[in-house]
Amino acid sequence: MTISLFRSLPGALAAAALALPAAAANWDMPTPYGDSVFHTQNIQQFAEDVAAATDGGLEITVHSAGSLYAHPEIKDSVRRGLAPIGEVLMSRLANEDPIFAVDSIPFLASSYDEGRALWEASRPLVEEKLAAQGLTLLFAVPWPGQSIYTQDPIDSTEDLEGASFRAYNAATERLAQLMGAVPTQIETGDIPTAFATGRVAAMITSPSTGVSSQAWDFTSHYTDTQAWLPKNMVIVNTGMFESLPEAQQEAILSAAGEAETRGWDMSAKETAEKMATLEENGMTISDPSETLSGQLAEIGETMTQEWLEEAGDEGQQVIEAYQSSM
Ligand code: PCA
Repeated sequence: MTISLFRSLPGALAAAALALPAAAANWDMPTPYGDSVFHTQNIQQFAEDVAAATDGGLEITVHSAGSLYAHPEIKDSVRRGLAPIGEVLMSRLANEDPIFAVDSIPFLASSYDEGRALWEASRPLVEEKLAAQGLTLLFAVPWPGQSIYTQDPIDSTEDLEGASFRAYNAATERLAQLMGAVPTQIETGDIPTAFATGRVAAMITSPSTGVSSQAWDFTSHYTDTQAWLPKNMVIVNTGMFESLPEAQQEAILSAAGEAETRGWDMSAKETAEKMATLEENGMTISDPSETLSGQLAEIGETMTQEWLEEAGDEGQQVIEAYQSSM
């Protein structure tokens, strides 16, 4: 009697353990941008959706504004599994492979329709390059169009000659050089100080970043070039993703699909809304002059050629797929 009870005990314990819910996992998620930025808000919603779909089995804690890892460290922290999941500006990985910078070439794809078509044409290759590093792409969302912020009105690139120009990736550095300006890499959180201390005098970024950095405090002119739509992407460590129960993996993929659709909609809506905020705060909004438009179009051509040279056959195929889809 006693013996048989003992014998069945391990089995009974195992059965009890199976009946208990699995211990909840908590994933830290480093992101580069602040809480007021729509990308961060979209990711918060994504995290809430994952928590809801897994009944709290997988909690994702978003660490915004580079508070867990600074922007330049986020990708490697996810690759090494220090953080299971994170967000980065895709074009910040241009030094690893030119495909990551395809969305930062002026006027190659500057509307949301073009941006979407370019993303469809380039996504398989982006996924493949990430997969080779043990990373899985979950979703990508564009910033609104990139426009120029200056203290004085600008009529041509000559007005920017010699100016210290804030850059956020290799493409904005190259653009600055081609305009005759002098690029300096600055994270979004440091923009106000960089202008206040005279480290930079001009920048090109979205109305969203213009508003989140309160550009009216240090510039007065917004020239509406909307030259390209650079994307943020959310990546996950593939090994850590695959170690999750199947149902949680599915919850993540489904929430990611929704986050991508929602994010693109939020981005498109932001453009006019945030331009209005810039104006309400006293900034002068104007269209680029014909001279400036022509000069920037030419720079766009140059940068497309340079990109194609660097990206070779793969790049050629992406551009052809993109152009034939338009
Ligand atoms: N904001 C980010 C990237 C592009 C954008 O619109 C920045 O300025 O760094």
